[in-house]
Amino acid sequence: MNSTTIDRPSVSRRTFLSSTAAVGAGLIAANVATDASLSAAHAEPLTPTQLAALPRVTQNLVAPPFLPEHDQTASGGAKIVEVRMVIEEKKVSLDDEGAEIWAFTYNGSVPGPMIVVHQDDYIELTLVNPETNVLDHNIDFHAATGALGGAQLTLIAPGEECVLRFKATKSGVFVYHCAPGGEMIPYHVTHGMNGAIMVLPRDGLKGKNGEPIRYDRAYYIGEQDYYLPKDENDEYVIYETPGEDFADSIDMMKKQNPSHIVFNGTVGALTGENALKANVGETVMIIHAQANRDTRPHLIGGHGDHVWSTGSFDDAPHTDLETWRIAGGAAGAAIYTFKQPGLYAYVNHNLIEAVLKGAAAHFNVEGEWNNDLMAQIKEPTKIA
Ligand SMILES: [Cu+2]
Repeated sequence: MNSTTIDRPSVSRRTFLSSTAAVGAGLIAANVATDASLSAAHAEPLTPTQLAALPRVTQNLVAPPFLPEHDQTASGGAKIVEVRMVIEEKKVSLDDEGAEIWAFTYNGSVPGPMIVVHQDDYIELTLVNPETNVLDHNIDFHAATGALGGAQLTLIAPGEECVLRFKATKSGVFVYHCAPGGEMIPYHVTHGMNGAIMVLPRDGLKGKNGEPIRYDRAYYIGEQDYYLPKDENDEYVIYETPGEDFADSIDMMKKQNPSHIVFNGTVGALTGENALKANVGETVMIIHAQANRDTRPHLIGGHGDHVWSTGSFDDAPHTDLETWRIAGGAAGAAIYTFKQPGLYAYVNHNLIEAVLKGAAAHFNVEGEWNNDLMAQIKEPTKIA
């Protein structure tokens, strides 16, 4: 490994916790009034008795790029969907050039696991911060209403757990992320602590003319920007414990120049051997989340047949796109039916970010070549 360890002033856990609590409380106080004033606009809430009578299901979360088992259309009425996330602070190697980070993760992956429900379902999350962790964490669901997306009600120290229930009132794909207050917010988000939830319309996805859309496969890509400090020899600094890079990372983040922009946690997580798979004729949904920074997905050699670029399934999808935009702090979804076999690169089409910083995935597609769509009329040969 070509990296070095250098001495850094350590930031004690006590400093972390006290700054977090103070800034978090300030943020929260400013927002409570706004949330309360909006609540009257919503539909009649269920009574505690009605809520207690709702059917409960447990959703077993899986690591990206996969989605948990789910139905594309809802059967029956609203449910309470129970999910569990254990926060794991873990060292992750980002590339083969010695870059590593103490990542903050939900269930051990960057991005955190995808949750899938239907509109009007309730998500009941048990969030666990094991004693072995160093930092306080919480969760802000962009799909939720009130209390800073739940962040206000879920801030837990190592050794604590909590349970949050929220109603999925809006259909679409949405980011969730850790938001423990102040500088801790971008620090945790840029250390991998973000993920996405998909809230499907109860009667399933629809095209711009109202036609039903179904997918044969779905993949979930979380784009992650990292800001790794380097030492005076231009080598990545190695830290011994989670949180030790706090001050250096804040300095790096202020420069707005990510050291890495990757899909699913590390350079190469979805390329080569790890390529995503599909067959010709299959309709594939690609969900793309970016909790911090604008991005612009593009499928090289394919298209976005239907694209919910803003993430809202309430809006009709755009059709037949080459490249689409996903705002930082949002997720988007695209549907494509593969028509040719072979290798496709799915990239952030700022190609500097794709090629030099890591924001690229591969699809390996099997099936019959369609000569009508494309043919090589003459192989590369010397000019006659
Ligand atoms: Cu966190």
